[in-house]
Amino acid sequence: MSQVRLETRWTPVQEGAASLYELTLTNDGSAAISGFRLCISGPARIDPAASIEGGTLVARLSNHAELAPPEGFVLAPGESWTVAVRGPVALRHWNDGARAAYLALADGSALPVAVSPTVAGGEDTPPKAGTQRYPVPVAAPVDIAVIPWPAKIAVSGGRGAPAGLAPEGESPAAKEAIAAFAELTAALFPAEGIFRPVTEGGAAVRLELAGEMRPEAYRIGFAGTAVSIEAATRTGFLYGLITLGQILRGARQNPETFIFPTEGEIEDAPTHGWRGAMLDVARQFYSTGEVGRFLRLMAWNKLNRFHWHLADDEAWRIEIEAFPQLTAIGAWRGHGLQLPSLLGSGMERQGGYYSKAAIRDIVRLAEGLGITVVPEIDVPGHCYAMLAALPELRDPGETGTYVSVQGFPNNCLNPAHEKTYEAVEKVFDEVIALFPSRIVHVGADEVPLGAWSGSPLALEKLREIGGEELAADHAKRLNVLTNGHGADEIDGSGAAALQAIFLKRIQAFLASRGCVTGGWQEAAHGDVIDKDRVYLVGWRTVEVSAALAGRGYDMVVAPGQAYYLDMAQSEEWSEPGAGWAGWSSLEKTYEFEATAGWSEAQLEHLLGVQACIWSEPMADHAVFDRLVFPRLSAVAEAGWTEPGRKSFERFAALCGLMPNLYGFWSV
Ligand code: TNX
Repeated sequence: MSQVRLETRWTPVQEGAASLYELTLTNDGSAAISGFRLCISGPARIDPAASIEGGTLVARLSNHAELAPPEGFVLAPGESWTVAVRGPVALRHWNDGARAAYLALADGSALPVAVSPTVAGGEDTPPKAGTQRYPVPVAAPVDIAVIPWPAKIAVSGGRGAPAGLAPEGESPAAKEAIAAFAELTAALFPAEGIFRPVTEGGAAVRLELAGEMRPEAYRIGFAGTAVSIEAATRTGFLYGLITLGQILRGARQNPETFIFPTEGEIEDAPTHGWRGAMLDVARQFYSTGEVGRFLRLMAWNKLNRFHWHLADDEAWRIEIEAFPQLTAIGAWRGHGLQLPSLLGSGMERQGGYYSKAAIRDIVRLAEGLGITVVPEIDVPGHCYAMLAALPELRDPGETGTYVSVQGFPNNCLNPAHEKTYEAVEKVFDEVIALFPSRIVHVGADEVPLGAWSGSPLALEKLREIGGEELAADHAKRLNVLTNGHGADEIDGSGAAALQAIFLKRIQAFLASRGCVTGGWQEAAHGDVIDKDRVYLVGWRTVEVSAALAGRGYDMVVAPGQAYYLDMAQSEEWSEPGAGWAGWSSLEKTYEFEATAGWSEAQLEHLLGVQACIWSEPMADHAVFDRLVFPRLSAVAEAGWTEPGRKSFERFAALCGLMPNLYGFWSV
């Protein structure tokens, strides 16, 4: 039990007055405390330029901040100390403030501090968390429950739901799909007995190989008590079974609303080949078990690409035998460690990484569920953790500082340093060996404008490729703070030119290993990468994605305003989530049309859509469940169902049947 507690209060900008973020520490114990620093972490960052009353900001890394009371201050039992930050921090939602805190003492030890959610002035709605419930209405617009909605449905009749499903088939594809479905339903719905033999009342379902059918397509036929599925692949069979499983659950749980058909057909195939979900396991760690459940939820939504964001400034999560330091140092945060507490991780050592054996298990599980795993190692930006573990990758002559949009100093691998390539190639060789997809996403997002401006090696390289003027201009960016209010526009800058030579070389390396390179949209800077061996994820606006497609890049569309599931669902304080890209209700995410207005030529380069789960706000599982579900299903339906067949009214009536990750539901 902590003897000390922290309460935080937020007062937004008001006529003439700057915003105010007050932190009040109370000593509930019986001993006085002195010589301490209050260490906090949570999504919001305290700007070094803020004016602080009642204390000073003595250290900061991104959202980790250490605040000290005045010299000689003693926090007596029963007393409180308040430190107030005036100015540019922006808190928009209850989970933005400090989510963890501790006191660092003069002897190097630390004391735990209990933290409650930040309170906003004048706000009395309790903080929301847990997946919002969408109750199934008695009168739904449709009489079977399936998400994503199939391409063609002509069914009727309706018996009460059978007790379960007993699929049978002789082809290897059918047998594998049946095994995967048995495992999937047992894991997602352990007590429901969806998969059950005929002897236990299961309805027989015949799986027959079809000659001509697209890889993920299936056809279900209902005739009395006989049910059949036709497909050409294991995944087609699995998707047919998932559709049947959903229909069964709907009819069983809401018999007044949904039927289990006795006549007719469902014929189904996806609109887009790429129906992705990205999970950021760097900002928060998710165990193999959690990732496994996430993959099963993806399959239940017929999502088929798992973009696994394995490394970022805040952590490195994948075992690399050539560099054990990467995980020994980069996978853990806590008091006294090289990486401090961040994003609500507290004083205790916290984190983790995936061993190679764990990764092979995940890849195998995904494959059985029809999911391709795309690993991302984010370079050359977002590399603070990697550089903490491998400081020898820095230019030894580098001076000065540049800062990333998330507040990490000097966080980029140096494109002008040969050691960078030696290390990155070793890392990628080990990554490639683990992932059969042969698609490696290399990040390439958010390199700050001032990156490498104090590196003699980088400036020399710039002189070589762009001349004296470009190098001289770039050198002027040293110690100039950018990134105050969003990621930098770097097109045409020295940083973009350096990133371009890096990416060109990395892509050539990956191509030599038979791999396609993935990148965020910024990888297009300078147009140097080979468009035939790359795909980009467009995350800013759809217009930019369309324009890149028009320039010949294969695009996956994941716009922040609608498909970033870390964004809050409304602008209310009581709703958790981030807010830099705005907010998106379930309806807005559902109705969003990523490809509205694309030309035929642009559509030829559209691979599909993707939800992105950035983890800055996910310090708490109930927040994860609120942010991700059921919006994940809304993106899944956009990936599968033709725009003309979408209906929010129908989706809202069905989505309450979809499972979430941790089992937190809002009251
Ligand atoms: C932008 S999108 C980022 C991430 C953050 C995310 C938070 C992109 C390629 N970079 O580093 O986690 O915003 O919403």
